[in-house]
Amino acid sequence: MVNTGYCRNCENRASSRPVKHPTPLTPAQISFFHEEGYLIVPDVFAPADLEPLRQELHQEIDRKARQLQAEGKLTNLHAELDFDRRLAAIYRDSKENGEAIMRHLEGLRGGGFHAPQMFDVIASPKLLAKVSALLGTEEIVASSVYRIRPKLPNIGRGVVPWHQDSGYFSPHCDKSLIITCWVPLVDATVENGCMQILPRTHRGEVAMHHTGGNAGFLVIKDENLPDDPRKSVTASCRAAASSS
Ligand SMILES: O=C(O)CCC(=O)C(=O)O
Repeated sequence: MVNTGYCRNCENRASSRPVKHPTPLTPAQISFFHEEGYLIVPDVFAPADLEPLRQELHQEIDRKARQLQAEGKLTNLHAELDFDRRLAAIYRDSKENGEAIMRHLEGLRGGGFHAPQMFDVIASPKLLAKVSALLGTEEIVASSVYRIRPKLPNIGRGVVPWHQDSGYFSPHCDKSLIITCWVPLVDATVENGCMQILPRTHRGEVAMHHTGGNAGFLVIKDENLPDDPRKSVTASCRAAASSS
């Protein structure tokens, strides 16, 4: 999963470059985004575009699994399985090993896995062209921040509580249009953990966020949610789609 942000005043901006590869969204998609606060775009990437990143992540899973095996903690590498299934199978055998691999990929603050293949997805002209269409400008300030969110059943970090990304940003960013992109590397379904979105909540103030969410996440308490969570949209999407 990949985040790219736009914030005129953000301290951690990494690069600014004109996007000269427009694959515009339709006017209907652009107005949907501004009205609803999100947009699911099914055709941002071709499957082949994401394959290098999937393969590199798979190799990292393999490296960590072999290390655990050498330490005598893991017996079955499940090397016959592909990227979509391998981590889940290792986790099914042993929660500890699954968590160890997940923590290895995520790193302490989300930057555990870093590879050129990740940068290629974050900085993909196809993705940036869509973001550019939403921002209405060809000049994008792109943050280097990304998060990998493997979803394993009943594992703390896989369940991200209600939050707005702005809850993590400095207040001086609140009035800037900041776009986060969520890119599924496998089909994301209700069963395996897709996003839930509360539409139109971008129109109000940033909600009160508290520390103490599971796995160290910030959380909006039920009483501070800007709308009834039963109105949330379940954003299941195929691999290679992107929701912003
Ligand atoms: O993938 C998820 O569960 C949540 C992603 C997200 O909202 C985030 O990383 O800020």
